[in-house]
Amino acid sequence: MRLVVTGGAGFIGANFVRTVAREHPTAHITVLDSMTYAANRASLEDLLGPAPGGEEPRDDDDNATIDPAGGAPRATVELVEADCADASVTDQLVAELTGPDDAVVHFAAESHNDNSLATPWPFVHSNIVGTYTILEACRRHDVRLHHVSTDEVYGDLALDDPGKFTPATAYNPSSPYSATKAGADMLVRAWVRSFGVRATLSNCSNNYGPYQHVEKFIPRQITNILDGRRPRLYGSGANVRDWIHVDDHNAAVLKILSHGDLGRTYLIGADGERSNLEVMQTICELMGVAGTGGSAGSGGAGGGSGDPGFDHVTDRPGHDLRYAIDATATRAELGWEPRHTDLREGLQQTIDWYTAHRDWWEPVKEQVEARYATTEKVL
Ligand code: NAD
Ligand code: TDX
Repeated sequence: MRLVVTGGAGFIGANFVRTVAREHPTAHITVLDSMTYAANRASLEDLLGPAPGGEEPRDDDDNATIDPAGGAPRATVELVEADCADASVTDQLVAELTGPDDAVVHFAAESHNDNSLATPWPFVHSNIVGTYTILEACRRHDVRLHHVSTDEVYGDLALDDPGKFTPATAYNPSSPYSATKAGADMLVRAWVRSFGVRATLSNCSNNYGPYQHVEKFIPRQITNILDGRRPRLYGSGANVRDWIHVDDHNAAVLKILSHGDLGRTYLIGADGERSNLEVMQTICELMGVAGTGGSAGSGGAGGGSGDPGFDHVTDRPGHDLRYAIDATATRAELGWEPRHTDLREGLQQTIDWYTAHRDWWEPVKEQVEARYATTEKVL
């Protein structure tokens, strides 16, 4: 199996590459990533480069590398640093996908809502022009595509709405990020219908887990605490997100690749609805911050009596209230089930990962917080 994984040096893409490399040791994975600020080569470093022994033998039928030390096959992973909107590079890589199980898995995107409010253009470029370019390459070479998208294309639900997003929910995106993802989804649907491109789509809820950039909610709070900074909650924290562990998302993507119906849209979610306030309180509790020494206001992660241990800060403009995914159809049709169903346990594992991998996140932390400081005010 050969895969081109766009955005494979970002959070979900890198976890996907790591899963495929582990579960499919004969796979050949080409990561196509423009290495924006959100990418991190260190997320893939141990999988890249020549296998132990240099000019290694290869097994008979495929691309697997034989590790002379252990004799076990190891997936081949290469990183091509390029823009997926660059048609010449994209076309060349997609043309190499000639086997029956070969595919493009398209994760590449500008992904952070706050950045899309400050600087929308890269979102239009990567999310819309990038997806268009991938679609054209897949059309030209008749290559299978899976397009990874978000539940944010549906807009938001009221906090007291008992409903959830289903594949029949109308698109109603709120932010430049979600609008460009909605545009990309529409391109994929049009290329399926008009040109017969062999594509599937998935719309997933909020992911958490290792290798997530520290600009995002959960890793930001964990690393703030590890760094002696105060965690930051937008507004009251009443907004609800539907959390899923990144490995569960990627397991669903793999199921769709192997068993999904072409042209179909699959919703992926794990019934993990929590308010941001609840998630913040759980992180603070697990990290021993809430209600312990220190004083309110900026500086120091500890909270004194009556101090929750975090700051309420300026709310996000146009902040979506609630996302909730109904993944019943995906579960029933693909036999996929999330395995990480205890969010508290998943958060503890994520805290442990960031605690053990300071070298992964520390180099960018200061810059991320400096950027937030230009717009955020403690309420
Ligand atoms: P991320 O920002 O961590 O990673 C995105 C990766 O794409 C980065 O490595 C970046 O360098 C790369 N990239 C950006 N523009 C590119 C371009 N023009 N050409 C090549 N590479 C480019 O994002 P993520 O959280 O891993 O999200 C991956 C995908 O999953 C996105 O499509 C996102 O919309 C979708 N998604 C994310 C979530 C979530 O909770 N994070 C939920 C549902 C869907
Ligand atoms: O410091 C913070 N404090 C805070 O309260 C940050 C960074 C965020 N928040 C809030 C905003 C959201 O309600 O937490 C919630 C989650 O924020 P993000 O991590 O920025 O995620 P969100 O905007 O919900 O979008 C995410 O899920 C859907 C991903 O970034 C998208 O790529 C994905 O499509």
